[in-house]
Amino acid sequence: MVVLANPPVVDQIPLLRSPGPADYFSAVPVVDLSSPGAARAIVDACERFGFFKVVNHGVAAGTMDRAESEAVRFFAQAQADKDRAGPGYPPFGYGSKRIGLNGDMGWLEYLLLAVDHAAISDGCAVPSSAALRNALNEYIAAVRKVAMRVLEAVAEGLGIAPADALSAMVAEQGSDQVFRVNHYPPCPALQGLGCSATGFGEHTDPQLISVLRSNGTSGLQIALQDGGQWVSVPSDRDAFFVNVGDSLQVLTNGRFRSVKHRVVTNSLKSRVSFIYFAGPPLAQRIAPLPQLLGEGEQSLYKEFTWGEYKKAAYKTRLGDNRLSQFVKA
Ligand code: GA4
Repeated sequence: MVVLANPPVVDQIPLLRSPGPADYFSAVPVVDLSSPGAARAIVDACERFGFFKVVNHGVAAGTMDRAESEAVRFFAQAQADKDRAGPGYPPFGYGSKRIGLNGDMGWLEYLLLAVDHAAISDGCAVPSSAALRNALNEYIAAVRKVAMRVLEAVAEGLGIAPADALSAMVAEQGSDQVFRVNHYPPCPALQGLGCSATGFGEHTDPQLISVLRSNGTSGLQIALQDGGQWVSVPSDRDAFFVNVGDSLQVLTNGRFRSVKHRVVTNSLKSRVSFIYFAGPPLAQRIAPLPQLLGEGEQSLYKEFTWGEYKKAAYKTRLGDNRLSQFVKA
């Protein structure tokens, strides 16, 4: 057997089969956030896919466009200037190719930022440019509201009272919100070879939900819950895409499943994405909501706080099943 080494430019970055037209998933659930049926549709999508697309979300196109163009301007700087923006104390700041602390690599560069209430935390020195910081803050304030509405709709659809049972975890003082701007440059060296560089390797998100928006370059793939087949998500720069995270899986005692996802690099076009990760305060206990447990139904998971889960998550590799160590024997 002949084992071919990766072309040097993508050395150390795993390769994936390039997606073709047949890989596109036309059945992504679409939720109209302004419609009365939104809560039911969201619960249905979370049960079937752990993933859905949100339209009629009310966020102005200008807010998304400004954040995108400022981010593009940031990443267009000389490498030495960007390197000065990180890495701060990991994981926050600018990063390139290295993901997390345990050796994962992807064909991307990014800004990882802590969010305090509805804006980039004062403790994050990066980004220092006022124009980028303001544009991202405007976007974060808007996307955070979308996340709250989605979590309120989840509570409504599941019949949980009070209506803010889930959204309050994120609205609370000290909630652990993270914002990420990812830039996946094209990788022309692999064009025509049938394979693509892994932009961001397969993983589930640890938080409650994540809300993603991209510039319209495809690359996001999700694993379907029945069979685990990887499908490509058709991009839509006007919509948001929502993932169920591990914590919401536990809060629903496995009724919702956190969705495995990854990003495949495009050979010709840059992809820029924004992801807002809605996490609770570190002390928040993550356990099935009592209203969701049927008569005699036990939690599938051991007791833990978000802080404990996060600490354990940072010791894992990206593709590890992080929840498995918290599943009851
Ligand atoms: C995945 C979701 C978010 O991007 C993130 C990631 C974090 C990081 O990039 O620092 C982690 C990853 C993510 C889960 C396991 C650990 C931590 C990299 C990694 C290998 C910011 C997060 O919260 O968890």
